[in-house]
Amino acid sequence: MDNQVRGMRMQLRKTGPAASRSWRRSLVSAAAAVAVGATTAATAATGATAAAPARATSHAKFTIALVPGLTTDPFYITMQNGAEAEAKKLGVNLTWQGGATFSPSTQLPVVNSLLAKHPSALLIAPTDVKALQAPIARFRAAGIPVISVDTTITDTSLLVSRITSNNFQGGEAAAQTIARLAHGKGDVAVINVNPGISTTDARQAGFLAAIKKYPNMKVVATEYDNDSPTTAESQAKNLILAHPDLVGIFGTNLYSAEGAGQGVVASGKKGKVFVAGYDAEPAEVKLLKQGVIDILVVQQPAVEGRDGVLFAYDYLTGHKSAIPKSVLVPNVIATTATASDPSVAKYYYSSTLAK
Ligand code: T6T
Repeated sequence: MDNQVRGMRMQLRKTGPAASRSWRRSLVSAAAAVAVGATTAATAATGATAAAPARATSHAKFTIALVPGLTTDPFYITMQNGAEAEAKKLGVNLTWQGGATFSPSTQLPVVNSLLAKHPSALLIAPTDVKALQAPIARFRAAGIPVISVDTTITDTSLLVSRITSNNFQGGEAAAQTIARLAHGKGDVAVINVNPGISTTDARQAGFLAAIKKYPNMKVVATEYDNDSPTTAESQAKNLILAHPDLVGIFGTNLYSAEGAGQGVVASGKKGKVFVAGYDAEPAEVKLLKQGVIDILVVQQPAVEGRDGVLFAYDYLTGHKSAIPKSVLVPNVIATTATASDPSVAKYYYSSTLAK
């Protein structure tokens, strides 16, 4: 069984993170099988290697801590559900603790108090590329492996791995959709969260790069809503008033997109000012189906959570070489036309924690 797992891990290195879900599942079950039957197999056939003692005992002793960007966001709730399902399969403990807002000021105290509890591994969505580096370095100094999920930090050498979506490509897709709907001309604007967030910065960069390819289109403004849908809504209304040639708004995350959509409705501009957004919580999906939002770039947070737990488990059980340094999970594009298609709808986020 050890050889089977190793063979699969070799395949992971060859095929990369885009390995199919079913293949992933077989890796997980094979790994779990090793965990169950390892005591005798490891010592009898191969002789105990350095990694064998960890695999030979119950992994319930491992506690993996997941710190989301914030706890109330369906994106992170869905991530936690994916992580929890994987933790159950592997027989490890998973804790979930985070701030109530997407901000270093609420995330830092959580991270600092977690260090004192000394979890076996930390999965974290850092709310700022710089502010979380020092605390993450302290985990590393304490021998605790850290994996970033969703967002990351500038100094990636502090991380065992980083798992995120293809954010730049998502921004490009948003721009291309608005450009197509607006026949390649007009003004566009971005409503972003805050500068210094790896994911949304990359989405904005992808959007700006793609719009540059349309000579008759111009980015007239970039607003920051501090992750507030109400702020994003007023910003959208103001943008519409200030720019009569506005044909599109890109909301770079869940709350920015939701607010942009509401602002377009309140201004009576549905179908005139196109909205491209990110993520897929219920209110956004409703706006997508109504044709207020034209495209949602949907992520796979459950896959990010699942892989985070799996990589932490690999690290803790002595399979460090099987862990990819960086994973880009593909996006799923949902449009008003495809919004109710089950093959798309299965990626929509959950607002409730599964238990
Ligand atoms: O878009 C996600 C996440 O990817 C981003 O890093 C922060 O915002 C969200 O959580 C959505 O609110």
